[in-house]
Amino acid sequence: MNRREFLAAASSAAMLPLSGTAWAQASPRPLPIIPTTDVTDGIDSRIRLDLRSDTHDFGTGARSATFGINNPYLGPVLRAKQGQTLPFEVTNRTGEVTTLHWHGLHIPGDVDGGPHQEIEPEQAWSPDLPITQAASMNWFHSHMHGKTAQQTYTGLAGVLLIEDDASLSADLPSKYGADDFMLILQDKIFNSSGQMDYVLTGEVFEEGFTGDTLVLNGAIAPVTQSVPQGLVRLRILNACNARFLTLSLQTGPLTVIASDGGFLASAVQTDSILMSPGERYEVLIDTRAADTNALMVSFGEDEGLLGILGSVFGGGGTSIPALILNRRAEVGFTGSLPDRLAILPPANPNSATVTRSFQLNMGGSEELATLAALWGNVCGDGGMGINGQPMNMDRIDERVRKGDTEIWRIASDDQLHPFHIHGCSFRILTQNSAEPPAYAQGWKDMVHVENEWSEVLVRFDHPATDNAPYMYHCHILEHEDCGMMGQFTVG
Ligand SMILES: [Cu+2]
Repeated sequence: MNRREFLAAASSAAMLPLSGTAWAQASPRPLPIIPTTDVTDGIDSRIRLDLRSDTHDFGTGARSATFGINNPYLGPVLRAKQGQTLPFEVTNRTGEVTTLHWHGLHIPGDVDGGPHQEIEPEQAWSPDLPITQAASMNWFHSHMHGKTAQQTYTGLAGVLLIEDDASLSADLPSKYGADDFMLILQDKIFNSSGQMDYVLTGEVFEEGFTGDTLVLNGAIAPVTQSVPQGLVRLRILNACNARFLTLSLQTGPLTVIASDGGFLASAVQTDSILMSPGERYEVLIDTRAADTNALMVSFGEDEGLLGILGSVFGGGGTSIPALILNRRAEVGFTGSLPDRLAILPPANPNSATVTRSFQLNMGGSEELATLAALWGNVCGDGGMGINGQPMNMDRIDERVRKGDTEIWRIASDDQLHPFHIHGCSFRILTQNSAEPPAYAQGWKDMVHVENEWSEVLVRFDHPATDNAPYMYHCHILEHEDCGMMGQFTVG
């Protein structure tokens, strides 16, 4: 395609409905409100999670084959409280071996749900999770090595909110489904029959799987929600396999109050948030500012059709209104934007006694590809790794002393990767050798890694043994399955 043909194609693509994606809703549907399972008031029996095989209509009119957890697609929003021990009974009725990992939880390795804690079909896994951490938005998803990408994409994912005394009494919107909303963002591909597709090619392994259609809580964007006058809270999870999303508001700045591991020290105003797969942010919107507003989502800088259109027509990436908020006359949460949110200790790098370095390898070498295949990674013809080694379930890569504060430095030899560490929250000291944006300076368990070093300050307070080690890995799920993952113990 020459430049003229490209521009012609791009401008006709620009005539697509506003969502700009392959499957767009003709008229926006209501935002699906994900059912909650709330145990903050007490627990009298095991909390059942049934992983199942089902079907779901994302809005194309066709039913897609899906996985779900207690629901046809995705899981419930679980709500629990600091100090509780959560007795789960996870039953696997998907027909495939799987695992269920609790992303963001500070819990021991043997209940972490990583690749060593497989649940066979028709079997149950009953971990007891001791919740010691403060209020935070966490999530759970498949971590079955080699199948994480496909199983999570198909629907094995859900949100786990931890509350604490401070969060329950905080002067913040907290009426779920009224002024407090959960948003699970994903990108999908639907085939010409309108069914969800997931196809792996060599290129998909390289870039990670990216879809052309944005989905919120299982419904194709845009979706609408009516909201009262006042402050509205959005708790947002990027559950894409590989897609970085840029979030903004149609009118006004975003007010960020929490990141992966809990509340920020104080609210941060920003024009946009760059959100990697696996990250969570909570934002407040003041609906008194405009009759309608919208959460805008861009598919990132240079990726996909939206990115191409953005670069052709000026600007970096084109935003679409993903969630349209229509203000009602009714008055809702009338409090003001919060000033102080939490007390965060300063991130003091001098407190670290150990420094470790991790180089993420995109491969290209035959040796990496051979080792990746030998050790059961799922990678097409390629191979990925960390420090020259693809993931090996039988190898412990790092041994950490419990209670030590460490600096982990991570860099990549190619591309941008979202790096995740199990069993902890950390503070980002530098991101690609620069100061992280203000909204990413609180508790995190994800950091964006590029060619320059990114450094995080981390302390591990829970045990992980050789039989049930923690993972650290790229959260582009195809990269993780392909071997960009390692294992560590804490003891
Ligand atoms: Cu990666």
